[in-house]
Amino acid sequence: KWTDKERSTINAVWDKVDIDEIGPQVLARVLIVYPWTERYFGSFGDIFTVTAVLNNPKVAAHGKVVLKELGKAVKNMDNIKGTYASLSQLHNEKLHVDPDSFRLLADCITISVACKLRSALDPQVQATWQKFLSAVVEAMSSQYY
Ligand code: ZNH
Repeated sequence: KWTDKERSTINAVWDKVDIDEIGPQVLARVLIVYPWTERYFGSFGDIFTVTAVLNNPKVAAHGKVVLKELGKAVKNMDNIKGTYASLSQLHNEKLHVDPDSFRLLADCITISVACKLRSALDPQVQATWQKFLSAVVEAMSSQYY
């Protein structure tokens, strides 16, 4: 499914991603750009203004959890679906996260990565990176029925 070139590209991008930096940024972006996603984070306290989102330690911590989890897909590129089967089920049955929001999160990941990598995220690299994220989105949606 993945060519050697795609594998090395994805690994090269991931190597440049600092989870502690990008993770908090990504989840804050999701909450600010798509404010209806706040509904899933009722236990996170004040996330009702841009400043509150950017300074909320639970948002930052959870962003790191999500990005760290993404690392598992990088390490298991040939079985992304299996890697996320139980997590998909959790998001469906317990967290009731609308699967459309996986796409929104993926787009925010790409934008945060682009801000970081700048010209290194050239069109071809971007295409490969987004193909990888699409596989993640598909896997996270696989247990919805
Ligand atoms: Zn999620 C949780 C991952 C997306 C929402 N997450 C979670 C966790 C993890 C994850 C790992 C933990 C689990 C346990 O604990 O067991 N996510 C993830 C991933 C993704 C996601 C990988 C993609 C890619 N999420 C998401 C979205 C949303 C969410 C999009 C919405 C918007 N999550 C969530 C919540 C939770 C989670 C709400 C819970 C949190 C707490 O802490 O409470």
